[in-house]
Amino acid sequence: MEYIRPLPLTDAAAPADALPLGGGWCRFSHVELLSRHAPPRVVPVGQVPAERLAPLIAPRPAFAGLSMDRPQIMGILNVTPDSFSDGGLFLAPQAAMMAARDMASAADIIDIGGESTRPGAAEVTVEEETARTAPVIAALRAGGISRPISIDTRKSAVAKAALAAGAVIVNDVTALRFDAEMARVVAESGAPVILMHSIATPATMQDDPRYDDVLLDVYDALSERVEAAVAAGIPRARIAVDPGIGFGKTLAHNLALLARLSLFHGLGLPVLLGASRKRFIGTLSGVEEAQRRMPGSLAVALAGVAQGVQMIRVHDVAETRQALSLWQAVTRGSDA
Ligand code: HH2
Repeated sequence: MEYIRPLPLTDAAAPADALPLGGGWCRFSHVELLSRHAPPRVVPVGQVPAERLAPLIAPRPAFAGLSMDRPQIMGILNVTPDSFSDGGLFLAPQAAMMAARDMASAADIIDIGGESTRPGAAEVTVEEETARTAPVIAALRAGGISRPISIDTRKSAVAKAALAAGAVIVNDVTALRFDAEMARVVAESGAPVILMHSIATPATMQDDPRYDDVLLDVYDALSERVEAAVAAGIPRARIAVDPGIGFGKTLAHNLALLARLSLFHGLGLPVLLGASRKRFIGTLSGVEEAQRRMPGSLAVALAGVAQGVQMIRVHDVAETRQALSLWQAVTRGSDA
């Protein structure tokens, strides 16, 4: 089987035969044909059958009411004692409230998590995770914050309580694999879902992860999870995918995925990228402290946007908003 990766163009000008990528801000006039058995080949779009181009071109429907024809920023709010970069900061409801208020002015989505999934993290009980997240979501809603809120959890009971408290998106780093009830809860709730690729559990995921071809393996795994979600009754229009940077991936794996992110548009769904402050940024920049990895995180987020990624999940929301606004203005050549 040949995989088709559009080569995204973001220049103000493009060749006459260039096609829109997912109805968004990138265009493409060439694709890279990838296979497990042959070297990659770049060919013009004219040489690709129309039915294989269709999922790449089709405009994406709005996700949780957010237009997918421009990049959307998801701000991270971890109400945990041990998240790798903001653990302990927002555990008190008052602190979470203040951070969310700040975030709501620049973020398009607020992602709330009550269990760290950093490499080596231990599992939290459903009761504890629910007690950390649902009251904060309810307080944000009561406090007038109307942005879409996503619940970052792999557990159906936590998701259910969060949705009842006012969350509208489920963000599952195991793509509905961890909890057998999760697919049903999401399907019945009508909430959109983010299916992220990961292998094993946070406790063991960095123990020598291996792939035949990381890019194609992650693509196939996500494709399989999308079909499982659809079979469970979740409409395609409510699904987004995420390659899961740092989840069961080495530095080389992360870089192979990031360099060819546009492959994932072939799934015909919005793509989310979460690379903010992750370890590989520290490794490549020589910055040990996660909170000092913002500049590298901005570079990776913008590289994702240049590959047409519709949502970026970040800790430094205001800084990312500024970087994105400037990137958009200078690539368009106008401030419209
Ligand atoms: N990364 C983390 C958690 N949830 N969800 C999606 N969709 N994509 C990601 O890349 C992703 C995610 C890990 O980062 P963080 O929440 O900052 O840390 P921790 O898991 O330690 O709370």
